[in-house]
Amino acid sequence: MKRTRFTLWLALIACALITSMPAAAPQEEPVSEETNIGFYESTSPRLDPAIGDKQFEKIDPSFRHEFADHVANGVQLRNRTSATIHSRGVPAGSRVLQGLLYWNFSDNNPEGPDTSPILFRGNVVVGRKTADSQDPCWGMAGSHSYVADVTPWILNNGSHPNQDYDVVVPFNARTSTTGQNPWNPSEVQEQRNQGATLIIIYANDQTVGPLFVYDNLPNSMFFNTATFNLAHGIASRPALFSMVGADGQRGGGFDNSAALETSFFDGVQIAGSPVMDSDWNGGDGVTLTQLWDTHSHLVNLNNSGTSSVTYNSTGDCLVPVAFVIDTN
Ligand SMILES: [Ca+2]
Ligand SMILES: [Ca+2]
Ligand SMILES: [Ca+2]
Repeated sequence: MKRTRFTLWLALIACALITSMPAAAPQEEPVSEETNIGFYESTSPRLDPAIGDKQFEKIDPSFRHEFADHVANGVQLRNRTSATIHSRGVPAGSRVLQGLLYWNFSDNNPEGPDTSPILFRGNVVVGRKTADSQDPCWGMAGSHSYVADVTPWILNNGSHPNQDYDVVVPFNARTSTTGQNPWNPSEVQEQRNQGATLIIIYANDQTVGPLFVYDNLPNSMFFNTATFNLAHGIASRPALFSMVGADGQRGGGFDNSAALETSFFDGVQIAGSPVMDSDWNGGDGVTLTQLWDTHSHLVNLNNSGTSSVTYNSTGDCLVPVAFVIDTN
């Protein structure tokens, strides 16, 4: 048993070494007064303003369940390699249908490896890359999102799935584990971890309607306005909508200079002033390190067959990682 675990760790570390080898030289030193407002000493590159706006015409779901409900819970991972996801909200007596673990990091490679390992409750799981994107203004080359099916390791069958799930992302000897303020690092960083979110999809006697998970979101980084059109083929109906996103922040630490995003679902505002706090203020990592958001909202599907999700940023560089539409 010990040897097996040791071998797994060796494999994980070896994978980490391979996957985190920089393919390109590190980016230039930080440039101040750039787009991603809120940096003390900005690491933002001089971004082409054209990539600040995004419009995705039609995104098909990557996962679909005919009768399902879900909960989504996330945790920050910047300047750390491990965290615990406190998964909550599944009603007693529910049956788990699927567990999906999403995570994201930036590094000096425009494209991440097609697969990446992660430890989930001490088990090596191989994740599939869902998207490469522009780095969200940290002077790096790319942002990479992954998903792993962790269904076998979600507790159920006589227990309940609302447990504390440990996650460890790949690391090497140069990976930051300081947990320090992301906007005031004292070290050269080759990889910037963002966070991880566990989506538990379940069913019980009360469950109604199909559920869709969307993660085919390449080049989704934006810092102005972005619209994502999510195809589901469902007519008017209430639903629970969840978003998972990287690099949301309230400012450059404790200020509020980047705290004013607004969110709209089929034209109805669901977050941001005056409705509630922004979906993009790093809520899974308050107070620090921020940079990871998981939020769920009650919505109504008003556009037949496809729903639009629109975010208005005011300069905060943001990377949507996954969306869930869970009809009720
Ligand atoms: Ca449902
Ligand atoms: Ca923000
Ligand atoms: Ca940001």
